[in-house]
Amino acid sequence: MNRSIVEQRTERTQWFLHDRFGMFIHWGLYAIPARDEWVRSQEKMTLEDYQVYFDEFNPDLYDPRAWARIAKQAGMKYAVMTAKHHDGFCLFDSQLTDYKSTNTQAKRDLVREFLDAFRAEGLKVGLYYSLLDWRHPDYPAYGDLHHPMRDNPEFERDPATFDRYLDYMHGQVRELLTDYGMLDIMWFDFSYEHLQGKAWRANELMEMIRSLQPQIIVDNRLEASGSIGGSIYSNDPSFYSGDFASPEQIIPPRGVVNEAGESIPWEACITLNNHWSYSSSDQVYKTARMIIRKLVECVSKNGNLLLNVGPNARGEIPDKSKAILEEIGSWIRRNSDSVYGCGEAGIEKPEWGRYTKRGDKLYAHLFEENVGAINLLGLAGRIKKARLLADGSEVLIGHPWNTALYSNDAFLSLSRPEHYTFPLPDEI
Ligand code: FHN
Repeated sequence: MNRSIVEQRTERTQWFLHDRFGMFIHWGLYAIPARDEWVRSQEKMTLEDYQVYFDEFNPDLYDPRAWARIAKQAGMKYAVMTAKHHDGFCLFDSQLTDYKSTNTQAKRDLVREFLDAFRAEGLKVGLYYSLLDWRHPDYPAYGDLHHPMRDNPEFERDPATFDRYLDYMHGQVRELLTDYGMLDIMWFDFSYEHLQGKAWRANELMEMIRSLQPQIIVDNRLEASGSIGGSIYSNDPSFYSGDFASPEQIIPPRGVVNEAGESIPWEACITLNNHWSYSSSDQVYKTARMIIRKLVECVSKNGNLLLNVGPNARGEIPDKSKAILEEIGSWIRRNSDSVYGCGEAGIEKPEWGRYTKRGDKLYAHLFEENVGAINLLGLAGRIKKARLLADGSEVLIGHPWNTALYSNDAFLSLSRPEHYTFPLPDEI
């Protein structure tokens, strides 16, 4: 076990494990076609076909301070925005390419404005950076947008050409870590079986990252998902294995542990509808209640939730997303004690919901609508007192519950994940 890597990871991720809830932002030229951030690949657009979006891009309503207030009000403590996605378009003023937001009609460094605005609202900030680049002439997919590594495992990268791409990629990461102040998260995306780790010159990249911004935490996508040897899941993680695991669109059944069964930092990234970027047709949004339960589930398994929004081409977060985030915020304002700084309770999951725990306080999250008398799983007699977080009212423990709690109405009101605070006696 490489204790120093694990010990440094533990130290770096303290704030991350406390904050639990962040905003993911997928934004770029693909907001104009408004179908999917993979639209260029999916519809096999040529560089010329896609150029029209660069020529048009001018998010006149972009107000990152308003975005930051939306995130803060929703109870989010950090935010990660795309600095460059697979299409190669840079939302920052890179000196290594002309394919950037400062060269569009907007003439704005969208990343710098994002970072300034979210820091001003007190949120921690991170940048998503795609390791793939469909526009760069030295990247294997240049021209053919399919997965060259997957479709053609025999694909032989021309070392000289690919190294030129890696110099570009490393150079842009250096720009982001040098010219934009202190960042809290570097969110790389993503590796293939044939294109991971050494193929990215990952050790060299991580050396640079750790020397420029030693406090920054990095996700685990410099390695292919599911890889074990030397990965963040192994007992001997590599130098580039990252600081947190990044399950996508799922919450792992038992959270994320390494080979030794030790909990490791992890963050589930999940969309509000079914698209990462703005989709004018996808109106199938998860409800606030569903998201709250996903957040509680992540925390109950020692994980974080990174909830995604896809702003439109004019720079606005969709109204539906805003409404859901507002409802989540009103819940969190009353129940934040059961989320921030909390983690798994070490008690068997009750059939009516989930537990989270912080220090000697146990939080019961009631999800079921029609539960019988809530038997606190034999905890009665071992719990000194209970309070409903939402209104501070006393919950009688060990006595016949006051009748109000037996009626469905009470449970209905309780079934929104309300909480009890159980100061736990020592023996638990
Ligand atoms: O291909 C990307 C996708 O567009 C999106 O950015 C997600 C978010 O984590 N990551 C990749 C798919 O795994």
